[in-house]
Amino acid sequence: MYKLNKKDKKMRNLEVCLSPALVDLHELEGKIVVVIDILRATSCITAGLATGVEKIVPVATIEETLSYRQKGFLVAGERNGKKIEGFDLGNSPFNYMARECQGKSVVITTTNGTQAIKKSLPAKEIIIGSFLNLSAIVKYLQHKQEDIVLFCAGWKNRFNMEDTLFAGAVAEQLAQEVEMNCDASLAARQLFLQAREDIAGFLQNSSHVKRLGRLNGAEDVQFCSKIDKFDIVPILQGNEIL
Ligand code: 3SL
Repeated sequence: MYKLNKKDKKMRNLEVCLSPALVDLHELEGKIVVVIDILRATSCITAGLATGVEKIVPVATIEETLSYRQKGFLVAGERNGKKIEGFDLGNSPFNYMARECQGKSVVITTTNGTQAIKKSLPAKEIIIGSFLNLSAIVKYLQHKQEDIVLFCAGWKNRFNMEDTLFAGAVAEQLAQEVEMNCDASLAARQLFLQAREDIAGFLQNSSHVKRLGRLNGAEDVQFCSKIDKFDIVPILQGNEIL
């Protein structure tokens, strides 16, 4: 006789992709991918949709972004942290929460975040994660059956601290329910455990926080470090995030 015990239950796998440069090493097909760009693309998308933006279309290039203007979209985005000349919005979450965005469709291109979304397209499902909606993301993943890839957008293919911390926060909350066979998820989790009491403080010396500091983005950093401000899970459906 064989008695099935709890440990025999096949657990889902959770992996962390620490940079877009590594994404080809991860199998995305059939999996749920959480795209993470804490500073600031995925925080902006979450804040915008939670406060009244109707939909957000992520695109890779400035030219494609501009082509949406004639369809009545607000045109948003940045390169190297700076608002693109002639665009309606930059890449501060406060831009997306402004009254002018209520009920509007927004098209967005960013240096890393929207590129990571595009690289995630082979996945079964793509959702948008940030500290602002951490618990909503965790709850959503708990109700799914698929393996999970937490995809850190990083900065120009380099590792970054803030996206890794968020991946670690999700890994920590799902630790009892998933297998973590990749060392990146173990490392991210350990990093988050060190940072959890003061996320913004922990990020103080990180490269993008310094970069944003030079671009008057300190308030954005504080805001994007807030946990569970919103209770939504933005999901890519076709080419729209809703
Ligand atoms: O690269 C991105 O997607 C942006 O979020 C970077 S920035 O914070 O707007 O500079």
